[in-house]
Amino acid sequence: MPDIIDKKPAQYAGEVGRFAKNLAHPNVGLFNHLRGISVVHGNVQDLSPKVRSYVEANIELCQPDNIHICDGSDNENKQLLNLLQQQGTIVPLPKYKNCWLARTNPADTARVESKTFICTERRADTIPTTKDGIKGTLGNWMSPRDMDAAVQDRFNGCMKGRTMYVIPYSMGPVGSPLSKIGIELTDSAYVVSSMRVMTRMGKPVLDKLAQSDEFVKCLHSVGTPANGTVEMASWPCDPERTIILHKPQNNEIVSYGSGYGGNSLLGKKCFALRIGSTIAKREGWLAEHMLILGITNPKGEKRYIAAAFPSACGKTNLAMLNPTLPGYQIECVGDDIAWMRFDDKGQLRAINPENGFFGVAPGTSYSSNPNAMKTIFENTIFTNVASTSDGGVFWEGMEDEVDFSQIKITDWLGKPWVKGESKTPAAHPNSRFCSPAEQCPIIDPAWEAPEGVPISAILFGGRRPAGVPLIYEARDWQHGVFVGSTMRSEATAAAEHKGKVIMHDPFAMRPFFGYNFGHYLDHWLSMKNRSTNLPKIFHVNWFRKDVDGKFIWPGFGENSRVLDWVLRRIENEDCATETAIGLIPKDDALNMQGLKEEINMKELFHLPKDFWMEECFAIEKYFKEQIGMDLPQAIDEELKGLKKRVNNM
Ligand code: GTP
Ligand code: SPV
Ligand code: MN
Repeated sequence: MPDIIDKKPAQYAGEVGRFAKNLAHPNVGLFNHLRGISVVHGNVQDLSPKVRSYVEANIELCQPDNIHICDGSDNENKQLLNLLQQQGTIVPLPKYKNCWLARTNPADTARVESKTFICTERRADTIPTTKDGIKGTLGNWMSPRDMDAAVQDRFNGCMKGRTMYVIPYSMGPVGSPLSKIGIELTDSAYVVSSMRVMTRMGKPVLDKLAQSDEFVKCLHSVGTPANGTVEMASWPCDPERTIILHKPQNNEIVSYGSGYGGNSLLGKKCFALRIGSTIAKREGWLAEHMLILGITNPKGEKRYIAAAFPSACGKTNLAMLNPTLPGYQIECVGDDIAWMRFDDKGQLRAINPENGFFGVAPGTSYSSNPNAMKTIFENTIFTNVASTSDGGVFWEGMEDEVDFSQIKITDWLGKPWVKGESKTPAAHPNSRFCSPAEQCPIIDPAWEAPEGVPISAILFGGRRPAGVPLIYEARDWQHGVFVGSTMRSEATAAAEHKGKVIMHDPFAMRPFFGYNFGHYLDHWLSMKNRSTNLPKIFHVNWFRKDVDGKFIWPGFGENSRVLDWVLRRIENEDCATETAIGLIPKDDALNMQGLKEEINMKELFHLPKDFWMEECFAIEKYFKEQIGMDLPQAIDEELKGLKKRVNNM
């Protein structure tokens, strides 16, 4: 295997010539930077002028030793995996085909919401204006000047001794009218290999750029701590100075200090949601933290449903659901992000802009999510899961799949782990698999359809241990937007929050809004005028607990019973009854055929008046404090209506 760094040393002079020749205004300093640089992979002349000047400017800033222009080929990927193995970043998992395990620095295991900023001239464009003394929780704002200073402070020379990879990628199928292109510059080969799974990456995208030249600028570095210390050579990062910046005005993302998931795979949360939502606002569509699934009923009628649940609250599981209800079939379009717009007939259509799954590993098993298990044991990069002595992986939930008398477990930190004895989890709670979507056995035939799939219903949901029923339906679009705005959920390990506090997470987008949430609500409300055929909106909760702290509802495949009711409601079947909070299934309307467990349906749908009074109070306080003047009047009216109905309960 040739060392990738030395792949094309002979070409260096010529490549530099090409870089230098193309400078908009020849700059001696810049030329000097470029003189020391080898283009070790790819050809500079494949870059469009706009891409080239973006690359050149960041070469000057970051001062990498080498440039690697990614083509997305198998060969390139093999070389990168080899390099990552040499660096100790990944180890092979010989039990499976082309699978790898990465162990991160323990200080770099999840998204960092508190260090994520949207940069606009006016603060009010990014976050609602809160009263003095109230800390806003709907995103963080920074001025473009402070952003520039933060970038200079961290990126100057940050890639010295490293290779800068140029990743051309498409969110959405290359060429779909709903797709968008990004260029990510990164010094992490792990990011390149992961982006190759999560997006359409490489040569076809560069070719596309030659025609349109529009792309989202994404700059990423794992960073180098200011004092020069590197705690873990196999996973360099700079947790102290980690920062994730977005400048919607010029479609620009800058991320420093973390190699993990949503912090570093910039097509995902940074582009597809934060920058994506600002583009969507301008262009009149929706960029949402939603799965997309296709469901066919026993009569052979197929519908598509999108659903927004906060991180680690069940999107991947619902998207790949294995229905227990006979005669139903579910197919997966996407498990995390939906880009949706109304077509000229008023039909809402969605694409999944991603190409892979970056899914939560713990809890995934043949009993909970067999389709995920059939997806993830080929061409997968696992991060922070435990490993087994026979070259496989392990995590909490896989106990039935491992013979502990024969197999030894090594935890995510590389330490021996013994079931029943070890006090810490084997896998990090936010450990993940990164697998190609096309490997999913139930991937939908239309998952790459350029026009998107038609959406008939939207579900909102979260982890609500008390008070919130299994499902309720919003009375109309405006009420549905209100329901999305009132979403709350227990915190999970997907971000840095501690404990299981119930947090407000409107639309499951709290960490991902690219602009003022009040304006986002206006935008959602305005969709009402785009169609006479609006999707129905529902709220679901798989996570209600009984007095003993046990889940009342079995969840997973049994959730097909809830989807069956949703489908019948789409057809306007008379199977719903009004309550103060919305419509719930009539007695016996939920199909419980063949369900083995005894379910306490009364408890599952009980609406305690005191709970809902408290809930109204919490929502009112949240709206007042967090959205203030930016709260649309229609949403305020919905809250007043809910309060009145709850009062009369
Ligand atoms: P992100 O990738 O972070 O956006 O998460 P996600 O929304 O895709 O969540 P995912 O489907 O990975 O589920 C997260 C956790 O919730 C896993 O541990 C699942 O086992 C658990 N879970 C998912 N669906 C259900 C359900 O219906 N009932 C219960 N009790 N747990 C569930
Ligand atoms: C989430 O947290 O919602 C994820 C994982 O999907 S990450 O890509 O890390 O944001
Ligand atoms: Mn997610």
